[in-house]
Amino acid sequence: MKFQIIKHPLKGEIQIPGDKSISHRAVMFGALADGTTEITNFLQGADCLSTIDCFRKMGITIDNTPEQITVYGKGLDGLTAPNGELYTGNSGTTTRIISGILAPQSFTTVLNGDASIQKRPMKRIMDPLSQMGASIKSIKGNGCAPLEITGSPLKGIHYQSPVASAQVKSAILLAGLYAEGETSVTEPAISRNHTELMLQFFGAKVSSLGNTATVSPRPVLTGQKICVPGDISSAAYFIAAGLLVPGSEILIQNVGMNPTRDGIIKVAEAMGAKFMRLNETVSGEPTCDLLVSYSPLKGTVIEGDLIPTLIDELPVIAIMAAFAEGTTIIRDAAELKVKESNRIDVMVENLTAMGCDITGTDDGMIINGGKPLHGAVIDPHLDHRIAMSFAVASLLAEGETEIKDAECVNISYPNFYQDLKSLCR
Ligand code: SPQ
Repeated sequence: MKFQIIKHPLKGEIQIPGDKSISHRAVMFGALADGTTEITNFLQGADCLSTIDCFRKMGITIDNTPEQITVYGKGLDGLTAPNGELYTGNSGTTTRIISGILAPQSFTTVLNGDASIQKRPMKRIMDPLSQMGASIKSIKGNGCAPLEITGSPLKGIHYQSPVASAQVKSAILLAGLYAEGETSVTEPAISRNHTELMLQFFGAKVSSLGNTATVSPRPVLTGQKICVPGDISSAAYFIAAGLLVPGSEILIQNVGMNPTRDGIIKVAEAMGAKFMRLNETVSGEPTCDLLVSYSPLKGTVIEGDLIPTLIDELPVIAIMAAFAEGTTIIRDAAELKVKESNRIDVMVENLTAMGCDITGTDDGMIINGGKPLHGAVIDPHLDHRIAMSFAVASLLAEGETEIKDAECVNISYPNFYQDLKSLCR
């Protein structure tokens, strides 16, 4: 797909798709609940469709219409053995979280995904689940998928996680629903807490104290109505485009503003961004309509506990940094190396191709911003977030930019290019 610099502001309103993390969890928890769960504003991206497919293969009826997803839950013990392997596509969330649900079942499952999934680390869930008594092995012995999980009785543990990861935390907490005794997870910094919030909403006993989340076993989960808020990770591209393209003003409707996810807003404000939050809601998963206006940006330092709250936005934040005056330093973000691609290397490769002064480090990037960038051929390495980040960069780079495999955005935002185009008129 080819992009050209736009010489005029981005203006208008945009409705971003439902949150990916919340959409996955709504299907999973709906399947484990008694009764029907109705989900509106579900993200129809390939990753969430993989989650639906896995639960259908385990005997759960799920209706998918444009208006809503309906999950006919069968309770904690209602899943049945799939006929063949469960295929999780490109979705790390599906692969890791579902492992916690599969570990205590009364059947054996093989879990597999695409080439990217087969390279992503699974030991981080295999270790704690094994400590709980799970029988889970990497079939190739390399700590990655395909995984073979043979259901076993589990015992509750207290796990001190070496990484701040919502997928690790969620896998353990979900296994904890089936374990003997309480299960808790302490993280070095708090990762997104959608699992804790939603499990509680379905009726589980969950508590959070500091960096520790705890679940009690054998709750009765009851089907719920869930309206998924817009995904702040998808809003991020319009936040960046609105801030960077001179004269722009974009109203992004219904953005999820969970404080464990809103790091991009804090960082953008530190860089000089102007936002207005309208129609704020505060209960459960907080939301607002976000008015983004063009703002000259300056460099900043992004590190520490802030990192888990913006981890998926770092590629587009790197684009913001490339056009900001001064130096931006991103550190403590080594997790970027084990996402859909190595997001440090791939950002450095492609921003360098556009003429940016960027250096990759072991746990982040150093970006000397403010120099004009030029169009280039971008290889996102099939990573949806890299492709969308460079679509934003292409609005400001001089000359033509071509993004290879541009359709990889279907993972989390199938209408991304149409939505971007609708603001460029
Ligand atoms: O599902 P996947 O592929 O891991 O998706 C990504 C993304 O960019 O969309 C990461 F590559 O988001 C993760 C996120 O980085 C989604 C997620 C979740 O829903 O629990 C948690 C984060 O990952 P982690 O490893 O920090 O738990």
